[in-house]
Amino acid sequence: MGMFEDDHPLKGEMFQILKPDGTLQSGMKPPLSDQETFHLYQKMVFIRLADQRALMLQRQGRMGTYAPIWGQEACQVGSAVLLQREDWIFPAFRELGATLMMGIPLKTIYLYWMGYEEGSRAPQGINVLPVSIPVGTHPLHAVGTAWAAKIRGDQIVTVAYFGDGATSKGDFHEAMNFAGVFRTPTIFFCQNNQFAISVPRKIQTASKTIAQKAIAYGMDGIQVDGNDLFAVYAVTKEAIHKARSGGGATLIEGVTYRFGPHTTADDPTKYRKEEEIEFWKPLDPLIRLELYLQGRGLWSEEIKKRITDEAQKEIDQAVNEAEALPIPEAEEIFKYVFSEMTPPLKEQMEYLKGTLSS
Ligand SMILES: Cc1ncc(C[n+]2csc(CCOP(=O)(O)OP(=O)(O)O)c2C)c(N)n1
Repeated sequence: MGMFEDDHPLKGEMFQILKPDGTLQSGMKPPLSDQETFHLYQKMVFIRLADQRALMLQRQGRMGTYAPIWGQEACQVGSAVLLQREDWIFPAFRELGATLMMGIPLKTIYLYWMGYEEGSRAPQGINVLPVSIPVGTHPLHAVGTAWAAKIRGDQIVTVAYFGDGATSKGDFHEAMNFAGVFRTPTIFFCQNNQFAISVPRKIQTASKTIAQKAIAYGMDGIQVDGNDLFAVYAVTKEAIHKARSGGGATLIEGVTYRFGPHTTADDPTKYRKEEEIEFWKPLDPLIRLELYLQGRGLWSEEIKKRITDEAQKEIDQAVNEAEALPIPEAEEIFKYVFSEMTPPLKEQMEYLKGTLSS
């Protein structure tokens, strides 16, 4: 039997390879070599530090707002690393990790949150759509792109990243239905980080799991430990293989936790207890990878310090480059909405210019 039958969502089991103590589930093999694992660990450290830096920049008034991914690194690295240049990703707004893995420069990501339109532009040949602030709308775009590719005979895969909250949107269900009927090569990657701002997962949906929603749409669904790099990698690999060989879409539910605030405008102490954070702390995706690598003789505090120092230098450079740009013009807000500005947008732009000059 294949992975999707073995771990059918109605069995109520979460797929896991690497346990929180850094040892493997019995009978399981790591899907990555030591060298590959170390490489991805390094990426995850970089992403965590780049994420923390963004939070600091915002607190210092050097960035408008920011949606931290702290805790969700394994979900994003373990999946995006498997994509090829021709594939496409459709991010929500908490995808620093996945977008960096696809080749978006850190400077560009920072520029987005600093308010520059330039921050929404992927370099030529990097197939990453701009941040989707409207919750849950982009799975439709991922399905449409996948369907177009299927018609053209391009063997690509599209991945939509979204949260548990997005699964309550009509758009999500339309996208799932269409993907099921037309068997599009799409991966719906739901990062179930337990909250949609202050709304906890248990009142987001009455379904036992998010993964099981796939059944209604005639596609495979799987719940995976989203803090386990190996499990995320293995599941996504299978879903990609299936999609490329004409087997259609998959819904992956990565069970994870958002350690930080929803965005820098949020105060999570208003809706969650310290005990809950304490419960999740030992499940941190970086901790178990460090324990695993230590067991393989590849990790020590000194090694971590070395890769941290290297990462901080690279992050410093991205910050310096982003901050070297002149302050953006207010008109930019209106300029890139449509290829030609509509009369109401023109009117709004003139109004804003008038207010700024008065
Ligand atoms: C259509 C729409 N409705 C409401 C909002 C306000 N909003 C921003 S993020 C968010 C919660 C999203 O939760 P989830 O999909 O679980 O993703 P997460 O933020 O946890 O990554 C809401 C309601 C929005 N941006 N778009």
